[in-house]
Amino acid sequence: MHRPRVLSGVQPTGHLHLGNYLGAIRHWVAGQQERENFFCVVDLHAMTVPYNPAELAQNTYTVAALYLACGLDPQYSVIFIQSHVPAHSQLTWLLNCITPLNWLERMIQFKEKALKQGEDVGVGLLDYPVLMAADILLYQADLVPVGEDQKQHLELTRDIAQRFNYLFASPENPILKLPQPLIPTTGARVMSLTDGTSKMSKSDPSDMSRINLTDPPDLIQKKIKRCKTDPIRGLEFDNPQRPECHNLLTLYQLLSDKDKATVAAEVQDMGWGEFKPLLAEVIIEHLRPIQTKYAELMNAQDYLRQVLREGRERAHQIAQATLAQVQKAMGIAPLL
Ligand code: AQP
Repeated sequence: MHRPRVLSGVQPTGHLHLGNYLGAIRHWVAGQQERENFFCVVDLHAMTVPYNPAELAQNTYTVAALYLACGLDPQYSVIFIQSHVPAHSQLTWLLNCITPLNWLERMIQFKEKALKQGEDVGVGLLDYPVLMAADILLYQADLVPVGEDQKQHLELTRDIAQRFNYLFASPENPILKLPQPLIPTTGARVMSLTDGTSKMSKSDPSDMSRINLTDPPDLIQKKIKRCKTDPIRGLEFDNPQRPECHNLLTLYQLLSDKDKATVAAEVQDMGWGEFKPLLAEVIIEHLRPIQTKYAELMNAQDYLRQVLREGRERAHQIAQATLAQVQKAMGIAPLL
């Protein structure tokens, strides 16, 4: 049976939060047995914004441990660190040479993040989508599970692959496979706890804006208690005037595994004072087994290292085969 191949990753720009979990990792876990999976910690991407070198390596292992704690199983999923497979950087250079600059300048994420960095904005940030294209194309992935915010980058990946095939291969024998996005219908955009109109993000300077997967129960209670709400009584989904309300109800619905109509009926007459403790409890209970497993993994680092070593070997094998085809097609002289 052909199992579609998927590739995805998270940047170790900080600790994973409920947005990463509900928008990405939870779906990877749910589909892992039906697919052939490659999940990496994209540490090279994390270097495209200002970062602390002392924290990067530590965050990289933390994210890998959280992948396992959330339920990724090495029996079904290849788990590895992006920078440990040099083909990612090598293919990026080759693809850089065929990617028009204006394709990259159009990217919304670049425009948004560049604004924050002002004059110091690095070439790496502009080149982020080409590195992402290399990540995906190296594995000839069929599907790429991403949040809505990454859809534009995936379209660019397809454009780059198409351009490469047009320039260096033939329509009958393309070298790079065009991937399809796999966008979840639920949890695609979890919003900040301090502003219901911007997404929950690792790099938000305020830790109060997100629930990290490793937050202890008392901190979760504190964050939910202080999170932004509105003065309207009665809680409801889908009111554009109440983005915070919609976001908090969605979190409650997803983490309690109830359907939307049930939650809407349950909360319609509630005030925030009644709802917030319920939400905090659901989050704490959902994260409890993940946190227990995470603590076990951090106490058994040999196992984590072994998973990452084996993942690297498998990833390297496949990535190297694609890289060799691309190098040959682009005229790189073979090793003598
Ligand atoms: N708030 C979110 N809601 C739903 N999905 C989200 N994802 C991230 N934030 C949310 C999804 O998580 C995956 C990994 O994301 P990433 O770390 O590679 O980059 P990101 O999207 O830029 O995530 P952050 O947390 O916002 O990181 P920073 O602050 O460093 O930029 C992706 O599939 C993403 O869609």
